[in-house]
Amino acid sequence: MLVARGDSYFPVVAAQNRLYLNDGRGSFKDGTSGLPVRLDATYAIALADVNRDGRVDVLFANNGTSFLPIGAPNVLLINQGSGRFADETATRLPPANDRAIDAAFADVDRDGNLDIVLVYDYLSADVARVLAGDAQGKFRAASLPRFVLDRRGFAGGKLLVDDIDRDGDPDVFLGSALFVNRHRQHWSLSHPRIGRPWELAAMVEPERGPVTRAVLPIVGVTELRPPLAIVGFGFLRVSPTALVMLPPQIVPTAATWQLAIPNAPQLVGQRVLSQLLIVDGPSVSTWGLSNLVADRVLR
Ligand SMILES: [Ca+2]
Ligand SMILES: [Ca+2]
Ligand SMILES: [Ca+2]
Repeated sequence: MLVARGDSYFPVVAAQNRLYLNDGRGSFKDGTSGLPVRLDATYAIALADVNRDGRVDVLFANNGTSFLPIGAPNVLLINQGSGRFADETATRLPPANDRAIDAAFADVDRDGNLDIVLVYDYLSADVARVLAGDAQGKFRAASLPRFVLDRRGFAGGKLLVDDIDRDGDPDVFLGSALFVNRHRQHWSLSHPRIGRPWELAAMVEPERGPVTRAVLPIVGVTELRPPLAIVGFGFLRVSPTALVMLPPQIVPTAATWQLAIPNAPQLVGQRVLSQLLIVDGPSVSTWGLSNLVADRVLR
């Protein structure tokens, strides 16, 4: 059991985080001597085996103290076994003074390596940031994948990383704001209107190395509730009855295309749905179904 002791109230102070080791009978003994001696204003702790040696490693998401208003480095501790941890921040994390308030490990760009999602306080320029991990468990500042705010809300507070729109990539839920991961994403650029083209878009980033990618748009009018789980592909959410497959779109990274909406007044108010089958290279293992785009036809 790890206890972060950074105080979140003014004045924020740094302290030695504590480690308690379970003796297997439900009692804990103080194992803090297994941690590096350091004073941190740690707001959150994230756990993952970043160097893949079978032992859980530790990230301290640190904020500045009242005496260090510029922030402080986050800390990555590698588990040496027997309750001992080595501070490998200098070789594994990019140098930064952060004002982190929460952190999570997730493979946000789906390259098979764990990444770090950091969330910052209101004094920071960024709401959240991603550090991309490599196979050795070293992390670099990354602009990819692109997270976009899907709807307005208070961004801040507790972090939840999960595939909320069910397109196979982890999204970030922060306070009451949802940031969708555009690693694989489908969205619309306009509302559907009778007699006009409906502009649709996709972004697909390479899963494992550069390959030719295509998306096959699936358009329909009836949503499958609950969605149909297709093993290895995700969730089909457009009903196969009255389903239209459009020609594939080649997606270097992002693509836009148009769907003609007939000039038929009886379509006004009709719900239209679009989903994509993402064909990411020759291996079926990296194919998948996108999130759902749903809207109602306007005049
Ligand atoms: Ca480890
Ligand atoms: Ca990754
Ligand atoms: Ca997602």
